[in-house]
Amino acid sequence: MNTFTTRALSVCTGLVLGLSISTSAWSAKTLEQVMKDRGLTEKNILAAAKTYTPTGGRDEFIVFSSGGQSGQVIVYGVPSMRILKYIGVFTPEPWQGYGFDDESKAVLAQGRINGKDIYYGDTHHPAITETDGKTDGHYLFINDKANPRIAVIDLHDFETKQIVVSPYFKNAHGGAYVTPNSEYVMDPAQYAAPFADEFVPLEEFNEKYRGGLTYWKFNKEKGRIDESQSFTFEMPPYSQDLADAGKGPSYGWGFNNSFCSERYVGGTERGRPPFEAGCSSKDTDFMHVTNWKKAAELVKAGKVKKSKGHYLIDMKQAVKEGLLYLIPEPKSPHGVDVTPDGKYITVSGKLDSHTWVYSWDKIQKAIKSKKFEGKDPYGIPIIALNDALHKSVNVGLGPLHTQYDSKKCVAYTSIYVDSMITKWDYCQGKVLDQLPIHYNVGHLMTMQGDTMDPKGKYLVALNKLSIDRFNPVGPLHPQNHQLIDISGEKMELLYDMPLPLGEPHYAVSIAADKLKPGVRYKSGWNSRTDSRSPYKTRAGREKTERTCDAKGKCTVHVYGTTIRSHITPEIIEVTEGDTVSLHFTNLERAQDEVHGFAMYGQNVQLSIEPGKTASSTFVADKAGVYPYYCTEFCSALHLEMQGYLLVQPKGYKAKAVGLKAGTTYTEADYKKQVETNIATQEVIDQVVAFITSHNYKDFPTVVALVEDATDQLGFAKGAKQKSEAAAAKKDWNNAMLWANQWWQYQVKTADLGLRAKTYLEENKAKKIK
Ligand code: CUK
Ligand code: CUA
Repeated sequence: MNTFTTRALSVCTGLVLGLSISTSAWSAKTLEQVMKDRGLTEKNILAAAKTYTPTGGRDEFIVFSSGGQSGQVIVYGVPSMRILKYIGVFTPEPWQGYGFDDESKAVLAQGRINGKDIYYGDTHHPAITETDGKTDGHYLFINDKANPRIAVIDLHDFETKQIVVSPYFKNAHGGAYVTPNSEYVMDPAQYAAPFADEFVPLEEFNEKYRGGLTYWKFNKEKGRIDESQSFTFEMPPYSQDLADAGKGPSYGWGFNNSFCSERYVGGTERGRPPFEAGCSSKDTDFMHVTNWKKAAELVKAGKVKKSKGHYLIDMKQAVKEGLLYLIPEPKSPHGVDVTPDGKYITVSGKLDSHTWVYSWDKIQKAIKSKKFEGKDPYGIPIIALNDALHKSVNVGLGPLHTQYDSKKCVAYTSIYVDSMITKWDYCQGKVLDQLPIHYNVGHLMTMQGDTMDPKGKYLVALNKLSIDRFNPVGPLHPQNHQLIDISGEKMELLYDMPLPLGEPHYAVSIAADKLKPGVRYKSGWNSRTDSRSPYKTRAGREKTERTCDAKGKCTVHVYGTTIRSHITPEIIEVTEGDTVSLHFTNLERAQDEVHGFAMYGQNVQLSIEPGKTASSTFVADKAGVYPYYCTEFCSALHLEMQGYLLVQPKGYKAKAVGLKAGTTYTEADYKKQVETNIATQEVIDQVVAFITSHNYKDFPTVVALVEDATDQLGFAKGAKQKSEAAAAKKDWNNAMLWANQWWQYQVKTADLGLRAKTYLEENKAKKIK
């Protein structure tokens, strides 16, 4: 065996060998023995079999969960409950370079409030875009409750592309809910406040504080919210809560509930009873019914006035045009959920034990015949409860949210106080089954269960407390998402998943095969604007440009590249006080070959996925030496993927000595390296012969590996030529170093080739010649 194969084998097989030794004792045990040792029941084993996903296996559904106070989105698979990704949304996230590269900083900057950077979000409700009421998997929205914002995430690369800020609200809980063709994203306010950015005393609450509901216009072609075409309904200062869009027969309408329609303003400091007493004293609150389709027509016809750059429909206009109605709701309502057929709307009262089912048919009749029981203090017509209610069902104490099954009329409601899930029939109004939950469930989610195309099968309970469910990790406990099998008559609890990141309020799911994310960007891509970066750099065209203005302020632009295993440039020289703008393009085309870029003391951390161009701008305000390196273990010589930023003092003059390495090489060293390279080439040739004699083109994974290997081999050729040129000049030092670089590329080629060969063997590729 020559040097190369020995080394390559030690790299490639070390992991596999280690694993097989340590697991041999385990695998000799029988299933019964394992069950006995671990105290597992047959029911446990069945649950495990329903959720366990063998190595390399995929999930049937993908879940997007809110990340709560982390301001992020959590992505995981069902039924395995394996976490796949955290997506940085309102909060900087260094692994993704989010909030560290200039491109994503520009996205976060869109979310500034009154010019102030806001570094976190309280994310509550994610929503996937829909076409004809069915999840289409193109984009994801999520709201920030604390700072009234909505973010747009592109599901082609799972990156946040846009953040919009409400021009009116000071808080917004009930977003994001989409209309059936993602025409609009619903986003109701929560705590009433003046629409103006000024001080208004609480004594003027009834007159000057307002609630509201924004319909953000989504441009599907551009994949961005169009603020200029979005409109907001001014609403009374009730605390507007969650929302849902009508569908089928109720298409064109939206529903959102509210609490604290008492309009209580608190003030224990002034000797008054607290908010919790004053905001829950009435027996009912109001569901708000809005006609967004007609509102959109009025906007289009130029009949709605703009204020602060947005269309604002005041209450007077809404009432006059028949755009806004109220219906009594159970005490302190929470959650409003339209059934998949669009015929009913369910609302639960947190302080009631009933979920109320409203009939869209009845509501529509009342509106058409103008049959109202009165008006609220702001002149909004109120539809009598009896003229809207279909059923009221006793589901348990503290019902919150409802989701739907693929089976007709079947709904599931989360029961907060009683800590359970109630399965019930909303057509007949009867309870079918109940399952205890650990503990205090908030939202719940069935597969695509808030769309016109629910898939049934699984339900996830998003619990508020986990108390004793996991190994203790201090006073701050993880959250607990519990997976439940809903395919049979009776619900079966399958799995507990701890979520150690914020309080995830709501989650949405999608059949995994509807998602088609890419694995690489077009070369030189600004992923945040989805366009070619002006800083795109090709291999061999790397350069550094320094320009100074009239006042002597200088900016250094570095147009660099990354590829296994070097960063170009490897030395960057600037002068103290220069603004440094680094731009790196990842030249890789291979799947998962991401390079990172981190630098000492400058808050620089980039994640450069294949094809991406990422930038970082900072002021080199202190003379010194700043090493930088790649933060992704991208190849065997990853640690050598390094460089230096030299910040020279003003007026620095280099002393005329060249760069000296610690080691020098002879002709013998060069010849020895060339011998190794020739032997390595033989191995590569054998691997290539194996691959090309099989039907490798039938395997896209192998085609990609071969493509990458071909690239690497091309680089090897370039290095070989440089090595030979140096040898011709008897420059043994450079001849040897370039021969070594030639070998580095060969190793990468061989590594890829071996991966391709193993893949073909494991997948039983056919011999073709
Ligand atoms: S809310 Cu948290 S449990 Cu923000 Cu949707 Cu109901
Ligand atoms: Cu690139 Cu490590």
